[in-house]
Amino acid sequence: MKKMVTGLVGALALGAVAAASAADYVENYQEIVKQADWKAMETVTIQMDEFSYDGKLTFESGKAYKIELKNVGEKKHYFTAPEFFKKIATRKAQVNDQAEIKADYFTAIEVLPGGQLDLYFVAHEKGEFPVYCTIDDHRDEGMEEIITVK
Ligand SMILES: [Cu+2]
Repeated sequence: MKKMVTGLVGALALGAVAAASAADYVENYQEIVKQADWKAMETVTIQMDEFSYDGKLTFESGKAYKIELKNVGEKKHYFTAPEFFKKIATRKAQVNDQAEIKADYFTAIEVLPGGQLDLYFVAHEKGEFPVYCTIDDHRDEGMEEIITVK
């Protein structure tokens, strides 16, 4: 019986954490995206391969960016950065001239070998946020970096 109660408390605590983090994003992101100077947008290319992220990972708060996320490797790779994605104002994710996705925020983006995805956003909250690849042992092999917003 005691075990069951402990389990229930654990589940409730977990639920509270999930609820808090789900709401913990830049809720007025659409306003920030609208007001940003997109003519001054900076394009940043980040190349992913076995097993690294190669490119600029430092951004300035208030500035508009396009990240060109390119997989130049032979395996699939993820750009998993839930904390970073929550603290930026997301305009859209776009695949060439073929598709675009709008969302409050993303948690992870996978790019297939030879593929490219462009992320349009305004850097917002300052801080340091991890980015890593969740496929197999890629993170242990070195696919982990820190994104800085200053
Ligand atoms: Cu990977």
